[in-house]
Amino acid sequence: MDQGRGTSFMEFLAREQVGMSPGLSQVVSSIVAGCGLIHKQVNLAGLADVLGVTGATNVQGETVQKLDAISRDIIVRHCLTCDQIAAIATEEDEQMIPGSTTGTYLVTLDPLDGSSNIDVNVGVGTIFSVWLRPLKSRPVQETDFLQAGTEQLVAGYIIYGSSTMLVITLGKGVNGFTFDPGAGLFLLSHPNIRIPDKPKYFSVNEGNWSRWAIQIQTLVSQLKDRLSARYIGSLVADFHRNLLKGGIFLYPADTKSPGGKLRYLYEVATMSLLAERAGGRASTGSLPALQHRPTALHERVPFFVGNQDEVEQIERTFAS
Ligand code: AHM
Ligand code: MG
Repeated sequence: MDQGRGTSFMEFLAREQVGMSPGLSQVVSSIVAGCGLIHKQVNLAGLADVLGVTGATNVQGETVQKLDAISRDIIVRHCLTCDQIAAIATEEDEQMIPGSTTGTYLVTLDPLDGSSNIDVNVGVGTIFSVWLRPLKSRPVQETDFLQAGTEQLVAGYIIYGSSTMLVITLGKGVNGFTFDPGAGLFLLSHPNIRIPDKPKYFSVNEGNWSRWAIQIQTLVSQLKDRLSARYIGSLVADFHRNLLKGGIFLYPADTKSPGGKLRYLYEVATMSLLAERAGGRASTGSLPALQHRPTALHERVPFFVGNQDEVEQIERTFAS
């Protein structure tokens, strides 16, 4: 059975997700359309860099911005045209950005994840989640965003890699759509993604070794005995590989980042929902990651995600 391979994402959204409210579909469409434009910019990144160093203006006389700022502007602009979105919070903005006063949904975004890889042609991505606005009787407040990961309505990412792909969960299952640049469409290429039972890789920045607690050092030593190492340094790319091939990604706390490095609302919550819906597990070490409730917009947490057995092993280590 081809499981609908080749179906465009918009068709999929309309046909398969009949239980979704039309407003929520509009929100998702706006985000995905914005990512189509970011895809174009990422593909031009080398050129933008050349133009940037020649005088920091492009052929139109506009200032050449860094790609992460360009991506942020594109996606925020797109979201603001959708009257279903009440407010947006992004990794790039200190405060939330108010949207439509009548909007029903909140959006959290990492517009371009993997900053250190932007200029060197290595996979980067956009990470997003959609949440329900808790109260419509008053203007949105930042505290409205402080929800546990279990409350997410939609979670997904776009990876701008050797091809561009959308990986998304809309309520059940995880599906992957590959971008066809000729048609300008995301087409279903990876229906019902399940993380393979057997892990292949462990992914962690071992440059942080001397800053880890002994228990993390011991854990990573044990992983080295059993699994192959793969680490890119873009969460989207590291997560995507492990989702398709099986593995465990770790970003533990260290003495430089005592609360962990990755941000709960823009990175951890999204990947946790995708992992769990694909049969994997996600944890902060002390709590299943989806149960964590952040106390600040830009809160960071330690993060462990991947095959269920591997993450459970880590949770046992923390509990002992
Ligand atoms: P960014 O959102 O500013 O790009 O930072 C987050 C990135 C993640 O994509 C990645 O997992 C991590 O930082 C890599 O960190 P490090 O360079 O410390 O290994
Ligand atoms: Mg990021």
